[in-house]
Amino acid sequence: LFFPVEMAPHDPILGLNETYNADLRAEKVNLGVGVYYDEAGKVPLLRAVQAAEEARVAEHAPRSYLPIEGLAPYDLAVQKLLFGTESSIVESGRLITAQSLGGTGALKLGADFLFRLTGKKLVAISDPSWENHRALFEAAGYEVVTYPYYDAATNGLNLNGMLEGIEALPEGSVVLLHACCHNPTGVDLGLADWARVIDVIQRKNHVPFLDIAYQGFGENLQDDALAVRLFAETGMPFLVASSFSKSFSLYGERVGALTLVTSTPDERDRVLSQLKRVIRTNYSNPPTHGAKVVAAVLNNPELYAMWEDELAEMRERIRGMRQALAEKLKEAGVTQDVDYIQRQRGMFSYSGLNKDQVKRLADEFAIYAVSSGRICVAALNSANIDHVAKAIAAVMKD
Ligand code: PLP
Ligand code: TYF
Repeated sequence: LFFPVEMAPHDPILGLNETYNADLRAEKVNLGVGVYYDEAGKVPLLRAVQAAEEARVAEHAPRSYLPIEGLAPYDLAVQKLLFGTESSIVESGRLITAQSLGGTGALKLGADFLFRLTGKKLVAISDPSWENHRALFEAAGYEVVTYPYYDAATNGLNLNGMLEGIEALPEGSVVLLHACCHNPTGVDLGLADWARVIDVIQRKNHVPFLDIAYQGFGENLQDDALAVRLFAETGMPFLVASSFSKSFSLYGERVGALTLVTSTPDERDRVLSQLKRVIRTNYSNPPTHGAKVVAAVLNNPELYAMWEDELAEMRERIRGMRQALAEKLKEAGVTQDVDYIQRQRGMFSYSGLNKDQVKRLADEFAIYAVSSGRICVAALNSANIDHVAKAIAAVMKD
């Protein structure tokens, strides 16, 4: 039976963890996977999360099944976080939010739903994008194409390329967009850029699918939801995949949500009934713990304020590391422009390092980065940054 099964390739990002773990050098640094580490190099347990967990344990609550679409107070809180507490769309009867197994689970539910129930077969993702986007949509049956996004010459956005690429797609294509803190480039759209992208998408009847995995890591919770709110203003149908893995530092609890914006309450009911079927035939219903904790934080003003402060702390620490890295690279004699490191947003910097340079970082300096040259700035701290800056400078100079 299993004889013909061939070895699958490693995940280009998660596979790095295994190599890193097997490295015995004391100075090793893992800049591969997109995980936020604190100044002590640890994945933090947020104080707001800890408080919510303690209250939950003290309750000794029974553990029945959740509804298929998840915990209602969680789903509603996700909508308020995306669209804003004042938004009329939350009360419109047109929204569906289903708790999902992380952001990945939300993408998969959305992909399956559109494929099975609306006959969508083509999705366009940014060039470059999170590696799992292509893999996930291909596994769901789609043809995956790309639209231009990153401009290597300016380390910025190739807006005209992006607009032309989206324009050239067949009418009614699914267009996957990073709402903020683009993974892997850290390059985001501004208000005027979004307006132009939205205009093309509307004219071409495309289906926007927004991926928001880093809300709060760019500017703040409100500004990072700009794209979601601009799409909401158009009145057009769209989908949003939320992840709280990073913003709550709850990676292993798999907390995410799929939100679908439909056109009418009647349409909403029909769509929800089918979405529930997609969920039921995948995993029946979602797990309790992560959603209970996130809902407790989002729905309690004190815990929410505490969380917002902790999110700001994470964001500011990453900014500090960006500035320090750019400065230390210059000190170490790098003459190329490195100021883009400070312009990029979120956890990553697209460093411009090529495959060979990334390999040298691992071989000679025990520093692990993604072969695309993406480094996770959120893994830098004052204990490892000198080693990292010197090593990057060394491979850049030769
Ligand atoms: N989308 C993007 C752009 C991501 O970087 C990630 C990272 O993990 C995800 C989705 C998936 O999030 P999760 O870990 O919650 O599945
Ligand atoms: O891009 C990253 O590093 C994160 C974590 O298959 C991740 O989004 C990476 C690969 C993967 C799942 C999660």
